[in-house]
Amino acid sequence: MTRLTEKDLAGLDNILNSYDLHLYNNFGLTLKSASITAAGISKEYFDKKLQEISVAVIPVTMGQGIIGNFSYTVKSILQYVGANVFITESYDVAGIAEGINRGANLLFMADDNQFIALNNHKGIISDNAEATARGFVTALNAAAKGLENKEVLLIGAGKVGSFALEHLNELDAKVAVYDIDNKKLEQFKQLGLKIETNINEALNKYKYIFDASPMGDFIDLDLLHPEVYIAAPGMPLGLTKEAYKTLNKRVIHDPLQLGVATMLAMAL
Ligand code: PYL
Repeated sequence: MTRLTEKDLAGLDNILNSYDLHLYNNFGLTLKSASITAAGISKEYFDKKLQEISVAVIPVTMGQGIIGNFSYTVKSILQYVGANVFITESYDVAGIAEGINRGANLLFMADDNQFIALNNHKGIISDNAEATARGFVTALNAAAKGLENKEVLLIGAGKVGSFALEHLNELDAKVAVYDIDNKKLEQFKQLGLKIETNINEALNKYKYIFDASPMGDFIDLDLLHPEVYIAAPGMPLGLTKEAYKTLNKRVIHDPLQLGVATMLAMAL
């Protein structure tokens, strides 16, 4: 999983409206409706719970430390979908204590390895990799008007890609997997999964692509299916700048929005 940078997140709070409009106009979902669908809950339950709870975002200093804009961006996304949110003054364990003492029911916190939302009333957590996978698969499913029996190319079988494979299988999509690691590909083949071994040859065969790879700038426009839709949680974006500009309406890509909103819905 690529570590986000302060630059990746700069100004993201100001573009949430235009991001949401892009998602709705081109994929038929809002950030809120995508997260509700991805979590498998009802809008009524989501709205009711958000009235009842408060959410703390806790900056975590361990490991490589705090990422500028990270806590603030998480808070902005959560507020955007209707949550009551505060960022704790304190960090780490003191931040957890502060969050609980200030009555938070959900605690969002991320170290270098995992980003979770902890529901301290229900004793459950939601995980950003799983939530991101479900949020982006939900968007692709909406664009395809259902992925059942439709071929999907999954690029990258890391944490997000593996969760996406689970969700795509739940939707009965016909998934082919590509990963740069041949050993991983061999394992998938042993499991009876369809694999692709040459990404440049594979790309134009698929109308639906889920790009969970941490590689950037490797997918050229002329390699792609003319009617392709791409759900791209991978950071940095796999598409070249030119391909992204041309395909813009058929690409959903963001560093945190879908994953954070779906974490909230999954942790309620
Ligand atoms: C959760 C993101 C999604 C992609 N990569 C993941 C990442 O960058 N993880 C590190 C997050 C560190 C946050 C830091 C803070 O500001 O609290 N500990």
